[in-house]
Amino acid sequence: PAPRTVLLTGAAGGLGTLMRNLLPAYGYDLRLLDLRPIEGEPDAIAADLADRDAVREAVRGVDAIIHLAGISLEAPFEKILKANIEGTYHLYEAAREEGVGRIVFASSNHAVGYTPRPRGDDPLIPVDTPRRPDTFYGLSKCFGEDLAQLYWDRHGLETVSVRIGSCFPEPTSVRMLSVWMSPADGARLFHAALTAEQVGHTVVHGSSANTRLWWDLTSARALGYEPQDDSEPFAEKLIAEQGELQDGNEAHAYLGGQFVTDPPIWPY
Ligand code: NAI
Ligand code: 15L
Repeated sequence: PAPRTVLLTGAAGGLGTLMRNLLPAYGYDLRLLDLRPIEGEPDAIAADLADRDAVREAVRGVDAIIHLAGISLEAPFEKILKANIEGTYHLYEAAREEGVGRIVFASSNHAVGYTPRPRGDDPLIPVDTPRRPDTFYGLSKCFGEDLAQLYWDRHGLETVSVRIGSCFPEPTSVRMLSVWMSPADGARLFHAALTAEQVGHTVVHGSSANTRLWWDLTSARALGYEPQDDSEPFAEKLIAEQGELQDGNEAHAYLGGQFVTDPPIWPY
């Protein structure tokens, strides 16, 4: 049966806020968790992924989990280790112990961020492109994907790892025109990931059907995902403001964009 009760971790964050507004329309009953309290959501669970008892209690009785909680940009290794690596391990252990059948894991393009961006007639980046994390942050997403594979092979716990491009209300850079996932398409993709049958551990690219797409959406579409949006209407304005991507610019050379620069250039 399709999952109904879904734990959304990281529910106070940018993507969590978008998804907790969009996913109930698909019929989900969301249980929210974050480190931070969420305004207007008195039932949200305020817990740190470091707190194993709290995490176990939070997953008890849910049909599936959408795991967004963690550090979402580059940070010192020790912080990434605690929140993204140990935190994700605690969540998987809790899910295994409580018999939760499926997790949708927010992986990232930065797991493969050092992949050169396609130019000209280059093929789209395939979903089985070699791992090339661009940061400790990206490395933690590689860990999460491998953890998901282990828990599928060893424990039969299913995961869809979504290598999200950039999910924001609008694309804000020329690079994002290629990797943007509209919030509405994000909800479509998470819904497909929750309801597709027999996913085992599946890795998919998470973006809209952008005209300037850099990566292949085949495995995402195989889940039943049908993207409806395209960043192209934003292109003219962004290119007028920022110029086209330049050949000699390191921050324009790779899928991961500015994450490859040291230190990363914020904002992107
Ligand atoms: P965000 O930084 O806005 O939200 C992350 C949330 O996780 C925050 O509300 C934070 O309080 C919570 N959190 C952090 N550490 C925690 C812990 N130890 N225990 C409990 N909660 C904790 O990030 P955003 O943009 O909403 O991203 C959500 C997820 O999606 C992250 O895992 C991120 O890596 C991933 N992602 C997001 C992309 C995007 O375009 N927004 C692109 C690729 C991946
Ligand atoms: C990510 O993984 C980050 O969490 C998000 O904030 C954006 O930076 C996104 O990637 C991106 O590559 O644009």
